[in-house]
This record gives sequence, structure tokens and C-alpha cells, in this order.
Amino acid sequence: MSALTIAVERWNELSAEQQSARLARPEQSRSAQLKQSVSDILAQVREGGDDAVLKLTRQFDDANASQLLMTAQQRQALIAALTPKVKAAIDTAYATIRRFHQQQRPRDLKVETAPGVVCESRYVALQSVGLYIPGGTATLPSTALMLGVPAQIAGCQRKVLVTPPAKDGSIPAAIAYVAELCEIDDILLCGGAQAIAALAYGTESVEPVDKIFGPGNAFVTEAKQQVSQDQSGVAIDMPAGPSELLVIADDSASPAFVAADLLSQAEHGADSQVILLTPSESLAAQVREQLLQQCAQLSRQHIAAQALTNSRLLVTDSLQQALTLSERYAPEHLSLQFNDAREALPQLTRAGSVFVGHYTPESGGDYATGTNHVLPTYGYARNYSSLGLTDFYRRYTVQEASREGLQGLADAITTLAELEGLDAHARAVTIRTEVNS
Ligand code: HSO
Ligand code: ZN
Repeated sequence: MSALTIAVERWNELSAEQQSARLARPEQSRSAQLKQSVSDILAQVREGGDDAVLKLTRQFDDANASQLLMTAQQRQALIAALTPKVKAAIDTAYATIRRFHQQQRPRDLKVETAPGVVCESRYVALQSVGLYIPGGTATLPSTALMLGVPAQIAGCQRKVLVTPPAKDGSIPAAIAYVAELCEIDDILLCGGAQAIAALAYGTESVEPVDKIFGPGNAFVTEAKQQVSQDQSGVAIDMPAGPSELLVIADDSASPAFVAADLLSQAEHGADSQVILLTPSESLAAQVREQLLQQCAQLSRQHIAAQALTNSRLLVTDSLQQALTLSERYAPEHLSLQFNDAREALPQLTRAGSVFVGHYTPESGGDYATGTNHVLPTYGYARNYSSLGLTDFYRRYTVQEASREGLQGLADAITTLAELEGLDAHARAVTIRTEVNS
């Protein structure tokens, strides 16, 4: 492995400029060229439908693509090849994720806001959803669970899963099994911007969906952005970016555990970012040692090593300073490896998902604790939520006023309408209240 460039640095000895640089995310490519090629792909699919998607799949995934829609027989054949051990693991994760998401059912409410005036807030499941499961260097059946389970619990009528096929045109059997458990209606054998286009605009094989969920590479992310802003009217879940982990640890932490956690996110991609904040200089040095040792044993050591070049081992003045810096960074995943970490939770609200204590590795939440692993990255934990059941619904309101109810509000409404110079608005009230009964 190439020499690991990750250094231990003392936060207070860095200049303000260096401090900002240490907490900056790796540059994300949203080049004009990327935007242009994505918009070309979207246009090709809008015009060419299935054939265009298949052609692009042959071109970009180098896959033997002759059909877009996986047949039921193909799905069953894949599932039949799955080992009992893998099935059992998926069943376990399905159950925990289901348990946690089931409790998130949004509640309708009805309030009498003034005498004779009733307002309601109601939730309805989105009618059709598109679930994007990335392919690439690692295939992610776990992401299929994170999207499929809430879509199923919400009761979305049509659930379409898209994932790029391998060269032989197939997809991982585990994804087919998850699709079956989550009652996915259709699996489309395509990925990239072309898959997002198929979901947004529809083709001969697929009706357009109402909302597209799931992480992806720069092309997928850009395609989601573009379709959400064009006339397709499709919504997207959240801006997605490379994986991140920030660990706050003190002398009570195991350097081996901390390093293992940092590497678990570093192995996702060369653009992943992992950060250790610790008041203990000796822990930082030991974690660095562990990173060197453990990284060399990983099958994806080259990816992890590259990600470590975007990564930081920062020694803070105090544990409190580490907490404050974490809030400034707003990590996707936040791991707390110090005693009584739960007590710090009220101070740590800017994170996609928090992992409390020495025995809660981040990878636990990636697969099977029950939380969702689709989370805001790139600092969006400041203002975006982690994916949950309610993202598969939309909320709308209902109101009803009795004659007396309207009477009671008439002055307020007409005065405000006049203030805004909107006579017709006022009139719609007075025409009702001034009529003698
Ligand atoms: N940590 C990733 C999710 C994932 N990890 C899937 C393993 N498989 C992004 O949160
Ligand atoms: Zn992960």
C-alpha cells in the first residue's frame, strides 16, 4: 500500500484557514461537462424510451442488455440460488428495519382552530416510487432494504427498483430476494442517469414515478437534480454525496475499534471522508498506527487509503471542543466512543445518524440495527432529515367552516384581503356572511 499520508494535528495549532480546510469536504464534481452529458442522456431516454436505455446500458455498463424489465421467472431463479445463510441475514435485517420504521407512521390530526372551524392534516402514501440501488465497485442489497421496507410499510401502490446489471446482464441475487420481501412490483435492469430518466419520464416498460429515492454516483446525483427541476414533476429524496464518518473518542476508547470504524467508511469510495476528533494525543497516535495496520489487510485497501488522504486525525483541547467541531461539520455518521456518551446527545443534533458508545459500530447501522442508512451527507445534516417512513408519504390539509365559523373569522379575512388589495378574496367571504338568511 502507498504510504498513508494521514497526520495527527492539533486543532488549536492550526490557523483559521487551515481549520476550515481540515473540515472541508472533498471537492465534488458538478462540472459543466457532467451536467451536459447528463442532460444529453436524459434527452435520449425521453425521446428513445426503452431502446435508448438499453443502448446506454450497453455503452456505460458494458452489459449484455437486451431487456429492461426483469421477468418474474428471472427473479425467482436468482432467489433460488441464494444460500440459507444470506437469506437468514437479510431476514434479520428486514425484521429490525421493519420494526423501527413501522413505529414512524405519521398521525393525521384534526384541530378546531376557532369555533366552527376545523382543520386537518392528513398523510397519504405516495402512489408510485422509484428506488435506485447503486452498482459499481460494491453492490448494495442493504440499500434495497433501506428503501424497500419503508415503501412497503407506507403502502406505496407501485414500487419500481432500478439497479445497473453486471456484464452478463444479471443483478445480485440478494437484491432480487429483498425485492421479493418488500413486494417490489418491477425491477428495471439499468443504472446511471438513464435509469433516473426512465423513472422520471417513463418508457414503454415503465410508467413515470412520483418520487425517486436512493444514493448514486455523480451521474445519478446530477440526474436526480435535473429531473427534479424539469417538467417531469418528479420529487427526489435528498442531495446525496460521498460517505462520511466523524468519530469523537477519548482515552476510554479502543484505538482498534476506532480505526476499524474509520476504515469501514473509508472503504466506500476514494471520495469518502473520515475524521477523528479526540482530546487525547495518545489515542490519536494509536489510531493512526491501527489505521496503517488494518488498512493493509483490506481487500479494498487502495480505495480506503485514497479516502484516508481526505481524512483527519485532530487533537482538540477538550472533549467539549470536539463536540462543538462536530456540530460545525455536521457529519452523515457520528460515532461517540467515550463513556456516558448519551449525556452529550442534546449537544449533538447535526448528524445524519448517531452511534452511541463503544459497542455500536457504524456498520451496524448500515445493515441491521434498524435505522435507515440513507442519510444527509456533505453538511446537509444541518437542514435535511435522515430517510424515514414519512418520506414515502405526502401531507396535505383539509378545512371546514360552518356558517357561524365563517362569520367568526369574516372580519379578519376581509380586512387582510383588503390590505392586500384582493377584493375578490374579500367578496368570497362577504357574499356568504352578508346574505340574510
Ligand atoms: N454507509 C453507507 C451505506 C452502506 N454501507 C451500505 C454498507 N452498505 C452510506 O451511509
Ligand atoms: Zn457503509
